[in-house]
Amino acid sequence: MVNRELAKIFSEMAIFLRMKEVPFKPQAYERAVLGLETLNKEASEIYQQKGIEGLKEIPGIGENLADKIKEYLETGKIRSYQKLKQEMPINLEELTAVEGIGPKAIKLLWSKLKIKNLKDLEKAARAKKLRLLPGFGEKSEKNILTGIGFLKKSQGRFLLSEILPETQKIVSNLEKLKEVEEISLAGSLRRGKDTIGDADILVISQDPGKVIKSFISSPGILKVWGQGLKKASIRTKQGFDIDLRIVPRKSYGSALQYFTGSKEHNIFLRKMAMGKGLKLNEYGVFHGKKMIAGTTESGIYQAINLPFIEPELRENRGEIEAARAKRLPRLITLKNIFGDLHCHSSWNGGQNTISEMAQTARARGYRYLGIADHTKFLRIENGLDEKQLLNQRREIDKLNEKFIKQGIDLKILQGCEANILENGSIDINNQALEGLDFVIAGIHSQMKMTKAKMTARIIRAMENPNVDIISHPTGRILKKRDEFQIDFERVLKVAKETGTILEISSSPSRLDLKDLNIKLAKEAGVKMVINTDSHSASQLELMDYGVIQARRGWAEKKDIINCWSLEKLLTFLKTN
Ligand code: DGT
Ligand code: CA
Ligand code: CA
Repeated sequence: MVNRELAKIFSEMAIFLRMKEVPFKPQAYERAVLGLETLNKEASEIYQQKGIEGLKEIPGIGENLADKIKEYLETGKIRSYQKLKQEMPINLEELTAVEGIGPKAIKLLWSKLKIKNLKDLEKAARAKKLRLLPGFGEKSEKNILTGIGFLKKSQGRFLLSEILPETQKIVSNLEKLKEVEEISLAGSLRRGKDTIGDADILVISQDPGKVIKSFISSPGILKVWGQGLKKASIRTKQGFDIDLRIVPRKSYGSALQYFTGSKEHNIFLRKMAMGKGLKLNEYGVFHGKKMIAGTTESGIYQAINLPFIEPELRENRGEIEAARAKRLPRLITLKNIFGDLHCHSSWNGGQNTISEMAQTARARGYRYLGIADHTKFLRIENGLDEKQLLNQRREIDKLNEKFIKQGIDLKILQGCEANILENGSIDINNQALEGLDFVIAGIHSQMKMTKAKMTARIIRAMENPNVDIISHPTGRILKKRDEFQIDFERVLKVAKETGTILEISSSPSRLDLKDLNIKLAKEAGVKMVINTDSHSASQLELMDYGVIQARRGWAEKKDIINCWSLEKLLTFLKTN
C-alpha cells in the first residue's frame, strides 16, 4: 500500500518538475517510481527494520528521496509535493489518463487555459479552444475528444492487476478464520477478465456474522456499502468494491457456479438444464422438488451431463457446445511455461543486468530467457544499434558459457524488439538481425493510420524473413487506447503463411493479444508466445496475467511456443 502511494506521489512530482523544466530531477523521480513499483517489500517495513539506510538500498532511491520517504512515513505527507500541488492544483491522474496528454501538454493547458481536470479539458475541446494552442491543431483536438470518450467508456472498471493482489490479501486473511470452511473468488475476477467491475468472494460458513464482521474490518477498507446476514459489500481505499456472500455447504457448488458467471454462460446453461427437465439456480440443480446437485461445482455440470468447464472459458463463446462434444481445450497453466522471450535489460536503461534477469529466470524454473532490448529508433529507451547488439551478443555468449561450466540449465537467447517503421520496414539492418537468435518487431510510433495502411505495414514486417515475433500486435492500452485499425483476419493469414508468431503481452495494461484474438489465432493455426515485456527482474512475475489471458483464449500447449522445450523452440524459429 505505502509503496503504491509513494509511487503515485513521486510520479506526480516527476510531472510537475517536468512542467517546470527542472533538469535531471524528473528522471530521478521516475527511476524511484519503477523501484517502488517493483519492490516486493513495503517501504514502511524496510524503514522499520533498517532505517534510512535500508531505504537507500531500494533501487532508484538515493539520499534525497530516502529523506522524502522518511518524511512521508513519519508525517503522512511530503512538503515539497504539497507545495507543487498548491502552485499547480491540477488533477494529474485524470489528465494523464487521456491518451496523448503528457507533461508538455498539461503545462500548456494549464498556463494558457487554466485547465485543471478532465471536465475543463472536455469543455475546452468542445469549444474548439485547444486547436488555438501552439503545437495543437484540429486533429489533436479531435484525438483528445476520442481519448476522453474512450476513458469514459471504461470508467468504473479496473485492471485485473489492480484488483487481484489486493483481493487475494483479503481472501487470505479471511481464510485464517476458523469460521471460514471454504473460500473462493467468483465473478469476473475468477474468470480472469482483463478488466473488472467489482470483486466477488464466496464463503462457506456456519457463522456468517463472524465472517462478515471480520470482512468489513479488513485493513484498507474505505467504507461499507451495506451488510446483511449473509452478505456484505465494501469499497477499498483503491476505489474498487468487493461483494462477499456466504452460503451453506450444500449450495456451495451451485452458488460458486452462479456467481462466477458469466451471466451469458449461466443463461445458456440454465436453458440446457431446462431442456433436460431440470431446474438450475444458485441453490442447486433440482429435479422437481428433489435436489440432485449443489455441493460441488463439477457436480452441477455433471448433473447436466457436461464435463467441468474452466472459469476462464465461461463467456458463452462456444464452451458449452465444446463441452457437450467432449472437445474442450486442455488449457495451459503457469507450470507449462518454460521461458520468457521479451525482456529488457540495463542495456536499455532497464533496472537489471542480463545476469540478474537470468538469475530470476532460473529461480522461476525457466529453461530459457530471451533478452529483447529496444533498438535504435526508440532513442528515449536507449535503443541499441547494430554495433551495440554485437557487443551485447558477446556478453550473452559469455554468460551462457559460464552457465554450461556450472551445469546451469538455462540458456539466454539474444533477440531484440525492433521497430516497425511507418512503411513496414525494420530499423535494424538484416545482417544484424541475422546474428540474433530471434527477432521481435513491434509498432511504437504512428499508431493512428488507416486500416489499409496499418494492415499493410504489419504485413510487410511479417514478410521480412528475419522477423519471428510481433509484439503487442494490436497496440491497445486498457482504459486508455483502443486497438489499431487493422484487418486482423488478413494479419492472421499472413502470420500463418510466414510462420510469424504473435505475442500475448502479459503487461497488465496491454494483455494484447486479447482473449478473442487469441482464440481466432488458435483457430487459424497461428502460433503465439506469452511474454512479460519486463523492464526489471521482478516484472518476470507478470507472466501469470498473460497465462490467464491465454486461457481465456482457449490456448493449449501446442499453440504457445514458450510451452515448448528449447530444442523445439529453436527448430521452429529456424525453420519459420
Ligand atoms: P464485473 O463485476 O462487471 O467485472 O462482472 P461480473 O461477471 O463479476 O458481474 P457481477 O459482479 O455483476 O456478478 C457476479 C456474477 O453473478 C456474474 O458473473 C453472474 C452472476 N449474476 C449476476 N447477476 C446475474 C443475473 O441477473 N443473471 C444471472 N444468470 N447471473 C447473474
Ligand atoms: Ca464482479
Ligand atoms: Ca458483484
